[in-house]
Amino acid sequence: MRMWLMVTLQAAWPCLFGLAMQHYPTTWGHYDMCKSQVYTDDGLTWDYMACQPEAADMTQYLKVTLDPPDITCGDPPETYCTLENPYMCNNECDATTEELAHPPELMFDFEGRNPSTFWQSSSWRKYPKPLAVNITLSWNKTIELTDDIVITFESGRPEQMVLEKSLDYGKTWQPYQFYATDCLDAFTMEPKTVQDLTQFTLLDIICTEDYSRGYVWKYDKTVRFEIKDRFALFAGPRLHNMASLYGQLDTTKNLRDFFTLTDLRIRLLRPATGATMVDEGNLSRYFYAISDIKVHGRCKCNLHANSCVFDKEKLSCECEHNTTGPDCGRCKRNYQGRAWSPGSYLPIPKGTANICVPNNVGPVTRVCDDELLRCQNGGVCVNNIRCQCAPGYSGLLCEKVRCDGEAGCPLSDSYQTSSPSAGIILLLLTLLRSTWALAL
Ligand SMILES: *[C@@H]1O[C@H](CO)[C@@H](O)[C@H](O)[C@H]1NC(C)=O
Ligand SMILES: *[C@@H]1O[C@H](CO)[C@@H](O)[C@H](O)[C@H]1NC(C)=O
Ligand SMILES: *[C@@H]1O[C@H](CO)[C@@H](O)[C@H](O)[C@H]1NC(C)=O
Ligand SMILES: *[C@@H]1O[C@H](CO)[C@@H](O)[C@H](O)[C@H]1NC(C)=O
Ligand SMILES: [Ca+2]
Repeated sequence: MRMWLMVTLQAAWPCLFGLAMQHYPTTWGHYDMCKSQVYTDDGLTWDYMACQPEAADMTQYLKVTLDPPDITCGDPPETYCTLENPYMCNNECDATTEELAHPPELMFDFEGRNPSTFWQSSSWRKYPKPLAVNITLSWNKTIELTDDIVITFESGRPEQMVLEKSLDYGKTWQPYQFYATDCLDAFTMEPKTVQDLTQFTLLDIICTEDYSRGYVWKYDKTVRFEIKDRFALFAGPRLHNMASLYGQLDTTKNLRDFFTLTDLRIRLLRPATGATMVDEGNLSRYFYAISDIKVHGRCKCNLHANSCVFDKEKLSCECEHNTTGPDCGRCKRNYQGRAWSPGSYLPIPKGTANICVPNNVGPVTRVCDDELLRCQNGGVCVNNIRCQCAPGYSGLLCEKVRCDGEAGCPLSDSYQTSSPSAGIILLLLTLLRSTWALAL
């Protein structure tokens, strides 16, 4: 008798748990699913988890604005000389001729072409008045950066530049990073590099000289804002410990906000001159030209959506968990049974969905909690709306032993072949119950 029971138990348990497990995502920790169907004692139900859209090339979805608006070269047509050699003046810009025009779109087209395509400003004709240009990239949607911002210059890299960001659709701006050949002189800031940052100073805004010096290094044309190096302060040098980063992002709002934005602004303040003196006799040598800008990120959906669509020129999250709004930032109508809150990356790997629950649930119809309305017999309270019962139990609070009523037992199918006797099933369930009681 005892032997027989053991065998049946071994057969039944993996079956029960196997069913539940096979519906969990196989890619743990990617937060790519918002919900999955699971079998519980109450039949097929949904299990909700934190989810986010995949990271993507965000330059496909932005609007670019230049200030001053007429700063692009070619109207009227101009001839440019190279910085390296003032006698080489064969770069022509003419806005009315497609082959000779350099409009802003060419900063975002597919690169890898030879020669590269680029936007170009008009030259520094009004020297010594500064040649200042703002390039503003707007998404009209909150996004989260996932990789370095990389700006590739066709001309020499600027001697002074600021990268700024906005979190409120361009109403207010904060600097992200300052760039200069001489940080003290340009911004009265000590020069630093991203390697000087620690976990405690990660949010500091620094001025770096790493990307401005030396137009002689003509292959070194990029200016970066280093996201990965900052992530690495928490996730380790090869980002192998993303769990640690996600944990930090979850608990530190400032850190999360640091990588979040709606707009970026590149403020070009002084072009490359390649020397200490500006050659006033030939100002056609000085201008800005950018061939490519990379911005990699994902829509911010507060961990309530795993996809984000671009429709009618606008990005928006496809909200789940009964949330709504462009960032899934509030509960749907009739689902305001408790305050909205973002999903959470914790616990790793599935996180917590924090779904919105129906109205009129109120305090009265709150089914379970961790204090007074505890789920019994090993049941787990899910979002205060239901108890997920341990095998062998049912009822609102898992207070009922399954199969002891008239309702019949859905488990019985799996026992039927080995045991036609209802008496033995009852015995088995009693044993199951005591095992659970022991386990808890
Ligand atoms: C710049 O110098 C070159 C070579 O002397 C000359 O051809 C060109 O016209 C000059 N440009 C200006 C604006 O003086
Ligand atoms: C560029 O943006 C800054 C603020 O971010 C503003 O002060 C400035 O007037 C703008 N325009 C130019 C041409 O710099
Ligand atoms: C930004 O998106 C909102 C909807 O979320 C829309 O009403 C508004 O017109 C958009 N603004 C721009 C400048 O596209
Ligand atoms: C929203 O609530 C309804 C009713 O409870 C439910 O059927 C639906 O699956 C919920 N949607 C999500 C995405 O959770
Ligand atoms: Ca290009």
